[in-house]
Amino acid sequence: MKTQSKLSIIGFLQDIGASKRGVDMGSYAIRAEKLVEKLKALGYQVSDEGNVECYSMDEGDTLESGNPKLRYAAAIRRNMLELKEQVQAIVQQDAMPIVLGGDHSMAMGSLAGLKERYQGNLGLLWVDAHGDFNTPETTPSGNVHGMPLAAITGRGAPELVDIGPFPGVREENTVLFGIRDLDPEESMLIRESRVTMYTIRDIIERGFYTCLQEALQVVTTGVDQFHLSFDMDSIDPIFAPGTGTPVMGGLNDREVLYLMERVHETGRLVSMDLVEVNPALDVGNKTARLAAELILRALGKKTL
Ligand code: 5AB
Ligand code: MN
Ligand code: MN
Ligand code: MN
Repeated sequence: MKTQSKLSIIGFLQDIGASKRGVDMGSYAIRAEKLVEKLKALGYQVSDEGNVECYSMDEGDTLESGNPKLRYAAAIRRNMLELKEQVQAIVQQDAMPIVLGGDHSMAMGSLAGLKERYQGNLGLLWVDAHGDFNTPETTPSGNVHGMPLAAITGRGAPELVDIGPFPGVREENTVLFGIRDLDPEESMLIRESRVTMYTIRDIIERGFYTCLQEALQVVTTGVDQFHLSFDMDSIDPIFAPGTGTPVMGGLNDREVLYLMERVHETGRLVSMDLVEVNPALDVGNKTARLAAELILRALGKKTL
């Protein structure tokens, strides 16, 4: 399947998965970099679908789930079902959804929305400093943005797993890339799974290029297309300071820009989340500017 000619942008204004204000404004900051105009200039038919209004931290403690190991669960679930419906409608029209976050729990809504269209035939590339593979049993924070990949692969809280059914994303075709901050039991869960993980340590020892080559192989072998879930905290805080859970020692700007160019060159990208841009923590609009450029590269922007 070739990269679609129609793109649909959605803003997802959710912060409750991170329990931290500001990330709900991420989509505004990315749009402010003229994303839509620049995507049109690449030749795409672009429709900005506006924002999915979300239950957010504005509503205060009333949304708390009462379970400190699964904060805001019911409200997050409702937000996800909204997103799922929107994504479903977009892919039914053969357009590519580009969802701007928003905290990373939104990947559950995105992937749930891809189910009917890509059932059982979808790879997943998850670029992140974190594994996002916690369950209520393993989480140190109770924050759901640390749990979406576990839920998508069928692990953890039924309230989250039920947001699916997820599109039969096979663990054999799922990659974690850029990882450098795992909780101890989360690390065990990942290693017991069939998800392929490239940590920063692997990238140093085996080389960025080799790891990326392999990662793209894994997400495209035996499936026709893949979804990209890109967390801005995969990038070193020097280049992407505007994010809520920064971790030192990350990927640099050149590496992620190149990664996105290679994602485009596969011709198999059908859907994307760009998450965890927090303008309240940003320096100028540096992180949002890089986020917009990453999206453009993933959609084929050429610089040479
Ligand atoms: B992000 C942590 N593992 O579960 C947890 O930004 C951090 O979507 C999760 O990758 C970070 O709270 C979630 C400590
Ligand atoms: Mn994440
Ligand atoms: Mn992260
Ligand atoms: Mn984060």
